[in-house]
Amino acid sequence: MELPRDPIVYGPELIEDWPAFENWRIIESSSSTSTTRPDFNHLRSHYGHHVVQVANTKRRQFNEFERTERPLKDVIDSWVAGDAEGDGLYVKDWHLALQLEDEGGKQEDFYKTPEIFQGEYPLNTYYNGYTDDWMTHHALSLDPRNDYRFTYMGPKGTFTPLHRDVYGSYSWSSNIIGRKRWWLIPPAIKHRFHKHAGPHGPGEPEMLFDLRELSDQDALDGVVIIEQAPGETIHVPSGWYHQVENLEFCISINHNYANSHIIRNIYDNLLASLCRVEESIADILPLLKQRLGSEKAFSFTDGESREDIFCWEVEWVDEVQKVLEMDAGWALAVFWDMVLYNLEVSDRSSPPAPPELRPADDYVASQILPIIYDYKNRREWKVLGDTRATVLKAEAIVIAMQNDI
Ligand SMILES: O=C(O)CCC(=O)C(=O)O
Ligand SMILES: [Fe+2]
Repeated sequence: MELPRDPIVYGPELIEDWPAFENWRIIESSSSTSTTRPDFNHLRSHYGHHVVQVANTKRRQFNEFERTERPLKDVIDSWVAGDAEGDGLYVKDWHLALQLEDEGGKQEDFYKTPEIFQGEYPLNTYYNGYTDDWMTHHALSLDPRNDYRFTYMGPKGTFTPLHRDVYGSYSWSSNIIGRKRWWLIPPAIKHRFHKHAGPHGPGEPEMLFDLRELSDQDALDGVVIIEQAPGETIHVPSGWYHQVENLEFCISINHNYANSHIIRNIYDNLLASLCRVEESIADILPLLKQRLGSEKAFSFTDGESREDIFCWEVEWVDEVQKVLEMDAGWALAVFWDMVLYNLEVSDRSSPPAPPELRPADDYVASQILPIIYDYKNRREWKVLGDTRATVLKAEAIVIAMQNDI
C-alpha cells in the first residue's frame, strides 16, 4: 500500500477516546457558548516535576530559539501568572511517554497511537500496536533513553520555525487543545525558501527561519496552509519543510517515524547533510594532504579491482563522520545499522511489525538495493570497514529476499 505523499488532516474520531482529552482540558459551557482551556492544575500535579525542554520563542539565537531545561511546574506558573517571559515559552520535544514509563506509567495513560497509524498503513508504533517503524525501535536498541514520541505545549504566538523533520522522517501530530496554523512546502517549491537565492553547493542549503518574514508573499503560492482544529491530526509527508504557529494555547502530541517507503529520502537527506559538513570543514583538507602526503593506509580490493587508500582519506572520512554525527544526530554507520536491524527483524522474537503489516519483500528490496549500489561508489564504502561489513550483510539479506519471490 502506498503511503500518503501529501499532507492529510484526520478528524477528531481518531483520538477522541484519549485520556488526555478528559484529563488535560476544562470545558466550560453556558447556554450559548462553550470554552475549553488547559487544566493546569492537573498538568502541574501529574507532570510538574518533569524537567522539560523550553524554547523561548521571543529569543532567537541564530537558527534556533534560546533553549533551557526546567521543571514543567515553573513554566506553568509563568503561563498562569501571565508574565512577559511566559508568553514566549514553548515546551517542545518533551518525551512524556518515555518519562512516564520510567515512573512505572505508560503511554496509554494519556494517549493511544491512532489505529490508522497502526494497521493498514504500515506506520508507527511498536508501543501499543505493531507497525513498520524503522526508526524508534532501532533508536531504543542503541539507547533506551531515546525515542520519537513528543508532547508540545505553548501559548498563542509561540511557534516552530521552518524545518523538516529529523532525518527526513514522517510525522503525525494531534491537537489536544488549541488551533495551529501549518505552512507545508511541497518539495518542488522548496527552493523559494532558501535563505540565499541563486545556486548553491551540493549540500542542503540553509532555509529561512520564519517564512512570515518573506517580503514577497507571492512565494507562498502553492504552499499548503492548514488550520488544524482541536482534536484534529495532521500527517506530514517525508521531507516536506513546514512551519507551525500556535493560534491559541495548544497542547499536541506527535510521533516521528520512518520505514522502507522513505528510506531513499532518509539516505539522501543524510548525504545532503554530509555534503554540508564537508563544505564547512573543507579548509582542513589541504592541511591533511600536506601532513600525510602520499602515505598509503591500505589497498582496497573489490573482486578484480584494487585501489590504494591514502591516510589523508581515512582521516578526512573519519572527521566528516564525527562532525556529521554532532550536526545531524547520526552518521553513515548508524544509518546502515538501522537498515540492517530492520532487515533482520523477521528473525527477531518481537519484531516491530508482523509480516502482514510490512511491505512485500520485493518492494523492500527495490528500495534498498539502489542505495547499496550508490553507497558502493562512495569513498566511505572503501574507508569505513565496519560499515562495509554491515552493508554487505544487508545486501545478502536483500538479495535473498528477491530470490525468495
Ligand atoms: O507543533 C509544532 O510546533 C511543531 C510540530 C511539528 O513540527 C511536527 O509535528 O512535525
Ligand atoms: Fe516537524
